[in-house]
Amino acid sequence: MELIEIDLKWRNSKQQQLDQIPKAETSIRKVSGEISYVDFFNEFMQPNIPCIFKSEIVDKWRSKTDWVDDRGKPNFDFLAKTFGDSVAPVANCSQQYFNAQKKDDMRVNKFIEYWKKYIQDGYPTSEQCLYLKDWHFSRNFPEYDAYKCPEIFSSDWLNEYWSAKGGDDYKFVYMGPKGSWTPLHVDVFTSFSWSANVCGQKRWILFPPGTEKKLKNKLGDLPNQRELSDDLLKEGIVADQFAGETIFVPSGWHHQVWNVEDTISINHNWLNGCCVRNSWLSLEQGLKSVEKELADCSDMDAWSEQCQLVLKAVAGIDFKEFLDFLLFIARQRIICLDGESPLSAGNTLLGKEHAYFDLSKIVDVLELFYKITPNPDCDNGLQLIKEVLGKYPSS
Ligand SMILES: O=C(O)CCC(=O)C(=O)O
Repeated sequence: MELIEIDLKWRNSKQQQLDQIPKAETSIRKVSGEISYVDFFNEFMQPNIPCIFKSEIVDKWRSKTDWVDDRGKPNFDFLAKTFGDSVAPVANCSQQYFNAQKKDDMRVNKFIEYWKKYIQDGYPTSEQCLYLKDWHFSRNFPEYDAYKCPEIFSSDWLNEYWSAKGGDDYKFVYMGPKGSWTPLHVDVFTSFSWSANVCGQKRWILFPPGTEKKLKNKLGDLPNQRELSDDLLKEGIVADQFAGETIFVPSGWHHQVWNVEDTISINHNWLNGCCVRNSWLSLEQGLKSVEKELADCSDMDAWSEQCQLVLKAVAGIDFKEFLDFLLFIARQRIICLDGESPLSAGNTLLGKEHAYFDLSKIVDVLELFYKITPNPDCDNGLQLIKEVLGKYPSS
């Protein structure tokens, strides 16, 4: 396994926060050829800037060989034969459900049948357009080695924590006909995402943090329609992503996505020291919104606990679990810094400077956490991490 290290630039770099609008980017940067972990870290991940990697990361993947035919189209026979019995979530792009699309479970072979017919019929706009999405492929087919998470995305606290806990993962396959689309949203936990086109083409519109205020209506809802008005479009960056290309979607950037061709993509949501502060600030904001909604019954018993329950239902995590998550990630870094073992991250190992960086970002967030929720676990964690960091001032 390769050992990856970051350089010391991060110690002086200014981090983009959700509460600061980044300097205007007018078009997405496209990166040709290989990019090192350090360059990706310094140029994109830490400053929270989107980009598309043109290098053929996907070319070596088994999914590319097996799932795509000689014409670059989805290999329906293979997909149906190999994964047909599995059940996946399928969205109806023509049917709104709150601020998303109506989703139902469907057998993969049924979806493939639908897709073939939809193509034969010439992609009729009068018919419902279905989109198989958020399919936990790796969890369903652990033995089938469909892809390798690119090294540049390997510092992934989300999947590190949940795979150790034996719970969910944030690794998905998307498959949809030309015309299918995903409405405007920001990613779960204000995480990063990467998405690679195994075949097909997507058009993305990405809105820098802060601009979403201009996108929402008076009720605070985001638009939920396929076409966005010119006024909205001019606030964002439009990016075309072709077959084999991989997009990096930064934290807190709202985005809408259209499949311009029949497309299969693989994506992960992930977060790490570069965006964990954003995740915390959003969760804190989420709690404030819940408290506002439940303000009428604030004199009931255990009101705070009720608010945390609702927060968990809306945001996918509550404060207690978020603290557990941070302390778990911190423990792994402390073990690394104490020299017992390098930090294992997917197919790679992360070096000590990385562990130091991670811990210092966890300290920042724990301090914010402690200010609004003082508790002994948080305090003990903070003291321990500070002690460890004190031992390695310039490792
Ligand atoms: O590909 C899509 O339709 C949506 C993917 C997405 O929103 C993401 O990767 O963050």
